[in-house]
Amino acid sequence: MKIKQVFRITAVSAAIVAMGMATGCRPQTSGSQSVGDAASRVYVAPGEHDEFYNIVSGGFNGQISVVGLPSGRVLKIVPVFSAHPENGYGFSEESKPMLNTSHGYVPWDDLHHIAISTTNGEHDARWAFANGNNTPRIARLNLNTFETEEIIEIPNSAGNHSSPFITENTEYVIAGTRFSVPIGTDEDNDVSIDTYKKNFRGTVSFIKVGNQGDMSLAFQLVTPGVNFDLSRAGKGKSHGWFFFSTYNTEQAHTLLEVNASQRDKDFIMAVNWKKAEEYIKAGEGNLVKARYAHNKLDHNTHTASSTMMEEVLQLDPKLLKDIIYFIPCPKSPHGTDVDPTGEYIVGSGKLAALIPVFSFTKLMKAIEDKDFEGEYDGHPIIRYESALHGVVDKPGLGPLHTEFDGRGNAYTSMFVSSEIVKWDIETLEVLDRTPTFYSIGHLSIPGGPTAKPHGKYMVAYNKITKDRYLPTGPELAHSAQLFDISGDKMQLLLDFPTIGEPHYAEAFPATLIKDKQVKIYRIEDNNHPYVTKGAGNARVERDGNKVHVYMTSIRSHFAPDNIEGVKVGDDVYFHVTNLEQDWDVPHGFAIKGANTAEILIMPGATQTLKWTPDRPGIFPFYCTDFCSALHQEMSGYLRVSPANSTVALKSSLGE
Ligand code: RUQ
Ligand code: CUA
Repeated sequence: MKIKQVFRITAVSAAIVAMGMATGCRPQTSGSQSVGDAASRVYVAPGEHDEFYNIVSGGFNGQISVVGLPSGRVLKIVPVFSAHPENGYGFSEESKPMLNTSHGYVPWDDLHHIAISTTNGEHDARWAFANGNNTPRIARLNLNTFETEEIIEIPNSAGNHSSPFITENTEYVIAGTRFSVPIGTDEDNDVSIDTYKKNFRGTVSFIKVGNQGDMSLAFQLVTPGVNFDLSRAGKGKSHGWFFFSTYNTEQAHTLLEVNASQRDKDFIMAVNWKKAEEYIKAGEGNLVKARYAHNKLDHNTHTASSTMMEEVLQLDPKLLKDIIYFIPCPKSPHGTDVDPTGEYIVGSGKLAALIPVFSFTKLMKAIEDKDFEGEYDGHPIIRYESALHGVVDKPGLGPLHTEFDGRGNAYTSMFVSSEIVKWDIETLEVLDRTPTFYSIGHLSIPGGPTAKPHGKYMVAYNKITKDRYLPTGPELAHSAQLFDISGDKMQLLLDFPTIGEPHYAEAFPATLIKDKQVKIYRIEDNNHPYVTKGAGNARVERDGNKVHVYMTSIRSHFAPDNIEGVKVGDDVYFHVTNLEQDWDVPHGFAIKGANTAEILIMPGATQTLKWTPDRPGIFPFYCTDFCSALHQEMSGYLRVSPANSTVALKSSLGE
């Protein structure tokens, strides 16, 4: 038995390595065609703006980066599931609740996928959603402030990979679990791992999105215990459906590399979410105990709060029929993508030598005719041939993800053969292929997942960088590549390094949001409980061993700038209100010995740094953001006395 297993591992691994050696993972051409004409097409002259915003996941850094296209310039890093020293996110008292979970404060996660909000299937770019993979969470960013406004934890999930994906009008954001796990009470969940088949379940969570973007966990579907990898919502004619790629339909619990690659076909799970909604309206489903955090930023107080939720509504599609259908799909599919018309569903089997394309019309017919070939864990399996539009034959090796240009073409990333393959959605004929450097993961076309792609460019987000840039020791930047896709042939225009490891990204025209950007917060609207409106109100107050410093900042001083009477062991809260009402005049705040971060305060906002002095002495504080010619003068002193001192608490500015 043991020997046999070792042989099987070797065989599978060797096959994959051989595929890689034969065609990918090494330079095929130098790829340095980015000269002359290409250079002028990515050139954005000084003072000019890029045409597209590209919202790029940072993978294991838990952040999102905002990149301009076609220049590839990084415009901003937005912390989402990561503490961020640049602005104090995750360190300031106001932002800490944003990273709260049922496991406590979790300041780092793995962020893979982006979903830009849509109306009628087209980008409206009000919000960007992103997933926390490890401690399952969904975040929402406001694209007028580029701030993380809301994070909701997903209970009964582990490895929140199959998310976030949104419906045509952003009615729902869905989150599918990667790892199935037992989903009972804590006590119920203490089971032997080899009872996977009996005890492990998958879940797909539907998060309702309100008019202001506010999220709430509407319901969860309980599914067979498999791994969900990725998903897409239907659109147009397939609006009302979701399609999830599954793997490990073998339900293995060990050595997945081998044991989850046994079946020739896994499944795409088609979910009729409109049907699920009907059941909910009819009062079906069970409220079950579940612990998950729901964190929200209040713009009036610039403060996040975290609420621990206790219940979730679950539907069991095994009892409530017509919600779930399985479509066989070769082999361990990764991406499942829906074309702009909503008719075609592309399954990308990582280990398959073809790309199956399913037809929504045929799928509906098969369901109507009950054209099934059995059941999977109590759910109908649709006959493969009945749902199939056709296959793209020998497209390349290791297909992962597909995007669309709105002109009838699909573009699939091929990890193993390290290339992008362009093919015709109707005829399934391969039209063009181009190498990527190296081993592409995701790819993104502006509007590529929507009903109305903007086309023009395509970005490859590559897993391996090797020799593309000046070397920087063992750890290299990841590599993105920009292509022009306006012609028949894809043309490489530009390489640019990314922040973190990019997985999915979406791009949209800058015109959608650039005139809506918030420039300042109105000081009149600041309802922070520790706001200081005007330097005249600056002061210090003691409450037991807590000292609250009501501080203001304006070019080029803090009020107060002399503070005495703080004692060793006090918890000192610097509530700094930035009184500026001009765009792009933040002030920073740092004090010697502070062991969290500095904070950066936007015009009109209040942010709080907590500090616990550990020794007596004089502690300078200063502004960390070069704000004026007298920025270096923007500073002050705080005196710390021993714990038993009788020095009175006082503060001042000037004599
Ligand atoms: S998955 S390649 Cu999260 Cu494709 Cu990144
Ligand atoms: Cu304020 Cu520098």
